[in-house]
Amino acid sequence: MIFMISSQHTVPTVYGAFGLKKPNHPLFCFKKTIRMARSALDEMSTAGAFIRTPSTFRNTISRDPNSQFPAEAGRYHLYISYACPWASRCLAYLKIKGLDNAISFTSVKPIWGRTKDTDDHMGWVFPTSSTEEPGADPDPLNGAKSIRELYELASTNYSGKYTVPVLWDKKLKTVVNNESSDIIRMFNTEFNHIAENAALDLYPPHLQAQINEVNEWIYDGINNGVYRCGFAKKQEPYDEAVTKLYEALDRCEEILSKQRYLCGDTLTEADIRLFVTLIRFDEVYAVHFKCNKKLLREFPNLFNYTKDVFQIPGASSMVNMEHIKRHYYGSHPSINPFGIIPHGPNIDYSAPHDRERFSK
Ligand SMILES: N[C@@H](CCC(=O)N[C@@H](CS)C(=O)NCC(=O)O)C(=O)O
Repeated sequence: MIFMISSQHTVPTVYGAFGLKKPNHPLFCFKKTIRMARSALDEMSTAGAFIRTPSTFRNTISRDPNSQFPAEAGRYHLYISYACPWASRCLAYLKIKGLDNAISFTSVKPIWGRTKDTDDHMGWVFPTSSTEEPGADPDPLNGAKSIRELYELASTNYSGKYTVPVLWDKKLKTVVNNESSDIIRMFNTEFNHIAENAALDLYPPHLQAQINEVNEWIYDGINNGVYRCGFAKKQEPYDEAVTKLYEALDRCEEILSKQRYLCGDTLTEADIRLFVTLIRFDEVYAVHFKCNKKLLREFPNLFNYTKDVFQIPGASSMVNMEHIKRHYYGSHPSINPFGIIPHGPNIDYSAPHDRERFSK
């Protein structure tokens, strides 16, 4: 498949739907072809399929005090968006492993904004004050206006996407890593001398092969699969993605009809990775990404499992449904041009579930 970065989008006349002023905001000029450089909306194959590009900063924090990035309390900062499932994985680890006193974090605003006055790029931006947007805060370290600015501070010739999560080193003033699957592994093992819940191992040696195997098809079919449904620009790639998505969901439903978690009777990394997609499913993906063949709440095991994981101490604080809904419905004008946020379904994930039936 040929990979092509398309930087051109044509959008209809919509003024003010995203709190932006007419007439010159690039998102809302009638039939104006605009540049949306370097964002997920540009990652498109010639066949109209969404293809995610890999992360670029892949350094490792180590418990070895002599390493370039040693695990130290107070040294690292996690930039997230509560809306983003990949960033939420990392936040889940901070909360569940008890690392939120050792590693600080900041969330950006939920809706993408202009990241620079000199071009039209739309991306993650910080509020100007802590009261502007509940849950989001100004950048406490660098005073950056956008996540883009952090990437540009770390690398003057960076030309990739400006994604969250960003794991930032306060000492060397740089991005350590911007790949959530790496970050959660570091949080699991490298900070155990300072983690409040050090005994919890979400990637234990005896389950690693199984976790890796499960992660692969869940990433492909579900975590990334929902984006492949939502960002497809042609029927065929959408059909392919949605078929794969529901095959993978059926497979999870089957596994979870026999055991409490994906890899047995203990919570693992695979569950956190699946959970962040499931919690967004009925509220967002079913509508916004056209994943409506079956709702999460029509899968009895998956639905109760989502409640079960949500109720793990610390886990619910990574879920900010207000940010989640405002981001997706408000930041992708090519999918939802008027930015209307549906009212429903407002599921209560703290309601009772039936997963204790698997407890020994
Ligand atoms: N591989 C990355 C993916 C992160 C990612 O795609 N984040 C999205 C938000 S959900 C983002 O920041 N997108 C910004 C953009 O597309 O411009 C990870 O798992 O950490």
